[in-house]
Amino acid sequence: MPIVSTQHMDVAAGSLPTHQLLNVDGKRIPDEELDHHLKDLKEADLADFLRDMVVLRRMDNEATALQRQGQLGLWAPLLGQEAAQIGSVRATEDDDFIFPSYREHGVAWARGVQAEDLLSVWRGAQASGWDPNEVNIACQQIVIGSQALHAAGYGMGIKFDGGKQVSVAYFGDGATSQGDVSEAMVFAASYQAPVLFFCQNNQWAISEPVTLQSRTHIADRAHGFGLKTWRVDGNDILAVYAATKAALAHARHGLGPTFIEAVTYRMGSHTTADDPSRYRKAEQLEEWKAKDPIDRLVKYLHEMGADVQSYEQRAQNAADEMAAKLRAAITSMEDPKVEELFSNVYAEPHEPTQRAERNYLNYLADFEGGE
Ligand SMILES: Cc1ncc(C[n+]2csc(CCOP(=O)(O)OP(=O)(O)O)c2C)c(N)n1
Repeated sequence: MPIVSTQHMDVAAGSLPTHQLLNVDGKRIPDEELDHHLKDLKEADLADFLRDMVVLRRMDNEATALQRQGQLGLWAPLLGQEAAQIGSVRATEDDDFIFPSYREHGVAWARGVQAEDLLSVWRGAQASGWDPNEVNIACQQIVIGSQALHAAGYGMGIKFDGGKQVSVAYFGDGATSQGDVSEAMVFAASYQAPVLFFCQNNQWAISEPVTLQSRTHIADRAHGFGLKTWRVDGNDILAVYAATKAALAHARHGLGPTFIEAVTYRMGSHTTADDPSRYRKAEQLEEWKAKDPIDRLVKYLHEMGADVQSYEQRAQNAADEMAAKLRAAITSMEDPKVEELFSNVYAEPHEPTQRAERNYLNYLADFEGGE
């Protein structure tokens, strides 16, 4: 008898619906509430979504390979989460400010962060790959859920200033069990701040399944904080885009914070230091491969009668170009000086840090003169 339950309680009655605008066969499903948020999307935009997702998947593959070749210290793959990331970030305005976690490479890239700047952090060559104020996206957060507090504070600032921007926090299903995320939702709701909490429920928090993490759908948790909430198929780029548009419009109309649960799947490992075959069954991965977000958009473009081959070719070319530039940049990147590890900790001289630096340099010197 297990000591904890991994079964969702019966949340069917009264629970939020899961919006799906494109089914797994790429067929369009009408959605009374969300359809009008797609009215400005043209075929060219869908082709851009396809290109973005293909480039992103390639970046993710390259990064995983570079880590295996010793060029990166670590990487957190996003394989399978392309629609959740591209669909949401492409719905934001440039001056909305985003607070991402360590897996939102697609969100950062779509904001204009260069792939090599992103990866340089995972190589340990830079502490921060970009200036957040230039691209309106903070650096990737590793401390689970803490960026939700930053987003809530930023959203409160927008409200006090009378601005029209929205502050957006990205995090995973596991993060919703962190106190920080609950506190952020309480503050955002109390102040009716323009904050979008965007949760990618990729089913796993390292080796812990979401069904252990939460006895209800994640979206139902957020709803309980008084946030306008949507639960969407996170592998359906149209549903993600439309729900994000709806959430941002809600905030811009002064109606307060929102929450989106994008139901997706982490097809790769948690990080390159993880082996998911130790804790999950191969059949589950197969089941989700059939829901692949890129395949689904391609099927829809076929349904529309679009010239899919030319769009795929264009996407492939963009991916090849990005990959060649990325690989050249990373493999020729200089390692930072060891001293920089310490010099960037405090703005002012700081004796304990200086002592740590001296000790560490002495320790390394032992190796140079060693046997
Ligand atoms: C405050 C804190 N506790 C624990 C960890 C270790 N940790 C790293 S990733 C992770 C799981 C996060 O899962 P989830 O929020 O679902 O995001 P995902 O990795 O699936 O994108 C944990 C517990 C951490 N980084 N920060």
